[in-house]
Amino acid sequence: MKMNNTIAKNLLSTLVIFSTLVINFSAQASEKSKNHTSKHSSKQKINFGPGDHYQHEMDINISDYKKIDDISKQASDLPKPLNRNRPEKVIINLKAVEVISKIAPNILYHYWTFNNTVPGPFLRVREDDTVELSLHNDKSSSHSHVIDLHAVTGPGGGKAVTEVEPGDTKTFSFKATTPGLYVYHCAAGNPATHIANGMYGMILVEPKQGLSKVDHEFYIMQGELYTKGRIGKKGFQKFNSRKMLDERPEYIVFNGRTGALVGEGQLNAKVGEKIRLFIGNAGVAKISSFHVIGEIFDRVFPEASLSSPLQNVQTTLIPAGGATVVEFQVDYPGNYVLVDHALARSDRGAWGILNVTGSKNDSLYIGETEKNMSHEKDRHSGH
Ligand SMILES: [Cu+2]
Repeated sequence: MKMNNTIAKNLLSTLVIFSTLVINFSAQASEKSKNHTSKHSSKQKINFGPGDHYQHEMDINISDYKKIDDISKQASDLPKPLNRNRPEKVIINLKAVEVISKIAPNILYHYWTFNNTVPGPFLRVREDDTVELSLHNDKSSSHSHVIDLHAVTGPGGGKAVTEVEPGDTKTFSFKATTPGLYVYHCAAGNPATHIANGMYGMILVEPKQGLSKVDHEFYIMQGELYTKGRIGKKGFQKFNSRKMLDERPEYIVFNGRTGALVGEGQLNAKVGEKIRLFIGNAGVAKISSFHVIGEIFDRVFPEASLSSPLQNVQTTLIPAGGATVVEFQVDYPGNYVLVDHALARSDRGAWGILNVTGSKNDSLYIGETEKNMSHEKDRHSGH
C-alpha cells in the first residue's frame, strides 16, 4: 500500500513536469507562428523537430493563387550534357511559386513549387563550377521559402542564407566541388511540409570527364501527397499534417501528380537506344524500390554516387532525399512500366510508361499475347 502511494506521488509529479513542458512548447509555437501570415489556423500541437513545430493547417482561398493546368515536369525536360572542359560561373534563377493544380482529374491541391512545376527545374553544372543562385519568392506566396541543395557544402546547404519573404529575392554562391546527382528542396518553416507540398528538384554536378554518351536522358522524382480526403476524393484537398507525421501519404507519384508519365507524358525510345534515368526521391517518408518491369538495369550508380556503378540490377533503392542513376539499353518494342516495387504504391500513383518502338527480336522474347491469340481465333473461326 505504501509502495503504491509512492508510485502515485511520482506519477503526479511527472505529470506536473510534463504539463509545464507542454505549456512552454505551446508558447514557443505560437510565438513562431507570428512569422506566418494570418491565413494559418495552425493547431499548436507539438513535435520535437528543429523546425517550426506547428501542425500546419491552412485555410486558403483558391482564387488567391495562380492555376496551373499541369503541375508535372516533363521527364524529357532537362538540359543537354554540358560538353565543356573547364569550370565556369553559372547563374541560376529560381522562383518559389504557390499554385493550384491537379493531383488527378477533379482533385485540386495547393502545390508549393520551384518555377511552377513538380519537380522543379533540373539544374546541370560541372564539377568545380561556381554557382550563383538567386531565389525569388513570388509576392502571392503565403510563406517564406528557402533552398537547400545537397550539392552544397555549408550551413543548411544554402538554407541559412536564402530565406526569402514573399516578393523578395536572395542570392548566394557555392562551389560545386563534388560530382553527383543531388536533391534540392525547400527547408523553410517546417521543412517536411514544404517538401511534401512540392518544393523539390535535382541538380546534377557532372564529373570533369562528363558522363558516357546515351541516346536519351530522363528526369523523374518520386514524391508523396498528404491530403485531407482519402485517395480518390474529389474537390480541393487540404494538406493534412497529421498524416504526414504518421507517414501515411494518400498519393505517391512520379513527377508531381498521378499519370504524369503516362500518355502524353510517357518516356519514348527506340529499340537499340541507350537510356539514362536520373531518379530522385523527395519522400518525405518512403524509400523507393525503383524498378522497370521487363528490363534489367545495365548499370546502376547506387545513391547517385557517380564513381563505381553496379552492373545488372533488377531493383534499386532510392532513399528519401536521395537519388540514383540507372542506365540500360532497350532491346525489344513494347511498354515498360516504371514502378516503386512496393507495388501497392502504384495504386497511389507511383508508375509511368517507357514506350519502346522498333523491330521485334524473336530470339530475345517470343510468345502469344492475348491480341495474337484472338487473331488466331479469328483465323480459325474463318473471320
Ligand atoms: Cu518553402
